[in-house]
Amino acid sequence: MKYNNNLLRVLAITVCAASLISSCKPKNAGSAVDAGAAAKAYVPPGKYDQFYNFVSGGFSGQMSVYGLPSGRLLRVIPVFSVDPEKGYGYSEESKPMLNTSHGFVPWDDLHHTELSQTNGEIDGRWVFGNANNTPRVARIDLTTFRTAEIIELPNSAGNHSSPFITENTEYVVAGTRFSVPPDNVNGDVPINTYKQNFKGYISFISVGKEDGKMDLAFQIECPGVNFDLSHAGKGKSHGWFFFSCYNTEQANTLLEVNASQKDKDFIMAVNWKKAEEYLKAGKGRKVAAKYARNRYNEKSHTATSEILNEVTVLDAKELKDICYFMPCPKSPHGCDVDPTGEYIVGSGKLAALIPVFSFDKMQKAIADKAFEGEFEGIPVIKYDAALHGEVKKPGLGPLHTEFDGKGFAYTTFFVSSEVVKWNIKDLAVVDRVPTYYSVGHLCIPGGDTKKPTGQYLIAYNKITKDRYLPTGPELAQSAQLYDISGEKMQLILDFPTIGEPHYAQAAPADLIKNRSVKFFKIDENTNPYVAKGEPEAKVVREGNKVHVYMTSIRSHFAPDNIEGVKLGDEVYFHVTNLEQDWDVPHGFAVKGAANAELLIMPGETQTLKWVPNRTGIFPMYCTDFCSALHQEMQGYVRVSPAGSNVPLTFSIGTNKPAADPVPAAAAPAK
Ligand code: K7E
Ligand code: CUA
Repeated sequence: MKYNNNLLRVLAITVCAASLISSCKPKNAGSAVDAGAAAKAYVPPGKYDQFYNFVSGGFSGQMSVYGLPSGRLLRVIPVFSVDPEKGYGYSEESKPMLNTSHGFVPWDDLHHTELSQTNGEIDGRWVFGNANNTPRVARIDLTTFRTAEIIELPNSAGNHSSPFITENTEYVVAGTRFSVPPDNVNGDVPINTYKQNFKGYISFISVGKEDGKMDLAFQIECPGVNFDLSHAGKGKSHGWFFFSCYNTEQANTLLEVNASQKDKDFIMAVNWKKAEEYLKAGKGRKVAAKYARNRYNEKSHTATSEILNEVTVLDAKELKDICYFMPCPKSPHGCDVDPTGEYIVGSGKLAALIPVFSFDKMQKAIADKAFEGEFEGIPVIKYDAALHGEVKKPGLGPLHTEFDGKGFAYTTFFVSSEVVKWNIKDLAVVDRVPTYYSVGHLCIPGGDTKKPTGQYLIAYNKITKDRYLPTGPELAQSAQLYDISGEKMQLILDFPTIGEPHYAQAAPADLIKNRSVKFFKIDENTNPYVAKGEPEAKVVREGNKVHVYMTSIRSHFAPDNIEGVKLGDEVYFHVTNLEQDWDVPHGFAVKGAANAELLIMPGETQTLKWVPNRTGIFPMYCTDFCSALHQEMQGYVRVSPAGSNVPLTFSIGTNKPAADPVPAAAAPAK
């Protein structure tokens, strides 16, 4: 998220002047790391890291994977943005992954990563990510580290409080940040009719127990506000979901002022078990909608996209006992639930305290009807009735909280650039460390589950002035690793990140590494254009489409000489990598292609579309240094004029007789 600097400066100065904290920026940046710290992050060459860290890429639209504690970048997984490095969004097989009801969308903004859970613990099967801009949720398969599925969300805009999951991955939940008129009504209304016409939708996406396949199970229609973040209940609060809401002023312009009017906005508590009951009882109404669901098949190595037309909606206003509001000071952002499921932490961006709600007290308040009234037809629980207590004077600009499983919470403070450790029970601040600078999210491996591993904490910072060598106007965003195994947090490492990191999660390496796919079995390849061996390589013309069934193996393509392509043709290079060996991809590129390369994994088929725009000879080559004779892994395509009678031929290793009179200019000198 980006903040308005002036507003924050004013806020910072005001609160600092009130002497909550003597300085808003950490001093002694250089001396914050003691000599022994580096050894804690040192992973010797040849040794594996202890954790995989899945970090959102923000405006890059991708997810990156780091090893912890080393901070080594292991992989960038393309999710919502095209990635020419891997051909994602460029190959014919992967293009459908980025299809939406708006057509092909090549970019998005990924803020939150969420690992699948079983019994409230990370199970290492999938990691989910959200697309903020064109609302979608992606599921990444952690056996392949590839995006397996993307589902679009209707009735939504700015899918920010997403993709948070329930403790057995029953649902991935997503709340709209921008309320908008629902899709099935005429949305062509004056913007200043927000209060009458704009609604907030919460989506519940079911996840297949075995295969992970996603379906939009139902949506709940809520009042028009901004839903910012969320987390599932766990343990005793399993069955509930909690969302932070701001702009309960329902402003539609200059939100930095107009959505900061009220002393308290809300945390919305959603009883999704109850919602399921209503659904079973037929209380949902089916409404027309249009949203895409895209799935990648790892046998055909091909994505398919379907457009779905209906969603079931429950109305929170009518079904009085599925949603409740708890007042929460000053535009809450983070909404985090402790490992026991009892405490719900709301982080008001403009608040000078952190309210901590009690699930038990909330339940009692609901039973006793301890309401202070209603907001847009939803009961508002009395603040004190649900409150466990407040963390007093914790810092400035609280954003996000994670837990160590030892009774402590750790909250990030954007304005005062620090992580603050506090005791969940007595709410006393016990430690604070500076970050460099303006920290957003943080991650403790397992920190939002029932079983955090309270060893490391990573802070994801927005600003890195003076931390790294300058790189022009934009500086790398940065992660910082802290050892939290002792009483005091200790900074041990800085490392730059891809894009802008928001939320991140981490999983013990052992949960994932042994299940990692090493190559795809060529026998199981069902791509319609596969060539399972060089004898199957061929070139086939269908009208103006030329299909090249090509194979690649160290160190040649078959065929590697192709003639008879003509201007006006669309050429499809279907390249099958015949290798059956770990980590031997081949690349494929052809001169002049208005496209990307292909990077083809062993056993896989991928297709590059090429429309030549001139006649001549076009080299193609392998882009991945695969072997000693990688530089020999090349070929040529001849492109002739539209009316040419050069026959379609293809070959490897043999020179066919010249198929037409050799033009004088190119005739060999005798
Ligand atoms: Cu705080 Cu988009 Cu989760 Cu950024 S959000 S920091
Ligand atoms: Cu194949 Cu280089």
